[in-house]
Amino acid sequence: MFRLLVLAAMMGATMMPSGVQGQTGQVHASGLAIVPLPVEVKPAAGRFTITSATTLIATGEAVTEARMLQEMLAPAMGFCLPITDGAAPRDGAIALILDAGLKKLGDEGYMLEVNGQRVVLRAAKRAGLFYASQTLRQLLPPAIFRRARVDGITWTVPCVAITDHPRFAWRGLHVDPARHFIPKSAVLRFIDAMALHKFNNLHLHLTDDQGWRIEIKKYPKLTEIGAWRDETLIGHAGKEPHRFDGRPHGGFYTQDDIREIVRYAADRHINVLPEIEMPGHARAAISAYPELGCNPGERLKPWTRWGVCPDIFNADDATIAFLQDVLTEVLELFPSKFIHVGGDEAIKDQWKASPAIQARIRELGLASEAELQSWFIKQMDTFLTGHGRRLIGWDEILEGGLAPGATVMSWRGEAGGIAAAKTGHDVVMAPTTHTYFDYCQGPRETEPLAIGGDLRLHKVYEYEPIPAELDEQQAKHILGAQAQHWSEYISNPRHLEYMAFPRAAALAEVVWSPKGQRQYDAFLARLSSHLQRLDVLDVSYRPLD
Ligand code: TNX
Repeated sequence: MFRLLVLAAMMGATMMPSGVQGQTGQVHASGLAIVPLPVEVKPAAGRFTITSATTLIATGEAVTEARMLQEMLAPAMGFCLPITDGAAPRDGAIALILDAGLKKLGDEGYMLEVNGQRVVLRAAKRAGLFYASQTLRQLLPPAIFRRARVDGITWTVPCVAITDHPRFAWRGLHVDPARHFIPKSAVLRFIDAMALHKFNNLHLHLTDDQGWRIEIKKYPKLTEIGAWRDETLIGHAGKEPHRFDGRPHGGFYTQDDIREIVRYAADRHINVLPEIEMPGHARAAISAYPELGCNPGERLKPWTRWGVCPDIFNADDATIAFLQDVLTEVLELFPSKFIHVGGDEAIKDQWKASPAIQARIRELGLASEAELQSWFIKQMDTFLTGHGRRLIGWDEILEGGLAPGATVMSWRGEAGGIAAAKTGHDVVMAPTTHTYFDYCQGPRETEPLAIGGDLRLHKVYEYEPIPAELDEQQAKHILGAQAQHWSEYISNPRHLEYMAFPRAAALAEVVWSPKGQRQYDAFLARLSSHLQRLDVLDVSYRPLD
């Protein structure tokens, strides 16, 4: 019944009655319910109480993080803790201290100490203070996540000493606004949920066959034409005959929207990784500018169904220049060190059939279509490297030879990632087996329509990003892991949250917490408390079985 209500609300049919979900704030009996699990937690007796007389102490760069903490606490507490300038802890205060002595915990590590008199957050870098603040938030009752004053609560924090730092530098979640557009407000909300779980990379899949979602000033038709499709397939792509809804779908982020998203994420120590797909998944772009395709006489429209579309960019100098112009604007908007150029599922039928492409392959002295794809990606690698950035692509970029500076996102299992790491390339693990959150998380018959698959919570939790085949040196090339939310069947933000949570909480522990300390049962115990926070935040997660 409960589950049906959640599903109904998610599908936009009815709203869930309030009060269905848990409201209380107790911490789980087995300990403090911090997700992801910190490296070391030493609970002590007693509590610190935050009142309107409590102050925040910070100086220099730490003030930015004190302001974030202030903003996080104020709505529910109903008072705004004043910030006083200083670098020394004091009784009755919460001090945020940047301390170069904590370098050993890395750029994201921190210490959090709570005793009956004071709270001290310490880190070598601002990111560490931010994560310490996230942990502090989780030590408070779940009501702290409310957006308006909560009466009748004493805001106490249990005494504890926490030392914490992440296992992996890349802790990512990917979203796909190309298949179903995700409004900016929902992206910002997703970023908030990411921050709560200490994720630090949001991968935005901005272009695909079904839609182009980023304004490019030099080529306005990319969004004028490419951001809108006439209609959308109803039901699963595997079910024929295909039926369509007859309703236009689309949307895009203006450059100012992108700036807002990037800044909002950066304030939460989250990098936004943009993806501009090439040479495949190109139909929306080719619909806008037919000269980019292999049959320039043909008038295409953004695709209205799902699957692998045959439309692929041609390999003319003008097309390479066009895409590099696009990347030039992307580089201005996204400070990300990595820029994603896709590279996946570029079927080569149109290249094989095109005399112009065949002539191009010969002219470039290449042996095959696979080598042309590799050449294509290398043009982007050289361009991005020349601009001080690094190229990342799906594991197909290995075919026909990997570009020298390229990093591989390994999705078709781990083989691509293993091959790349063995040849000294960096890797982000994103295998379908453990990180495809577009897959079902329970029996297909009782889950909302999804692409298929079976990826349950425990399987995500059991994921180990470092393959056994790699030696210690090679393993250093595994930057981390991320989950994918491909959105063919995820048509609205509530459904996105349903697919993301609680699996993202499990992945957060995979990429943050020490491998040896991960225990599924203990995680579930903490998760039951953690879900109370998500209840308050109105995150429409999938209920536990
Ligand atoms: C494969 S993963 C794709 C996407 C689809 C996804 C569906 C990848 C690099 N390409 O275009 O949306 O499968 O699971």
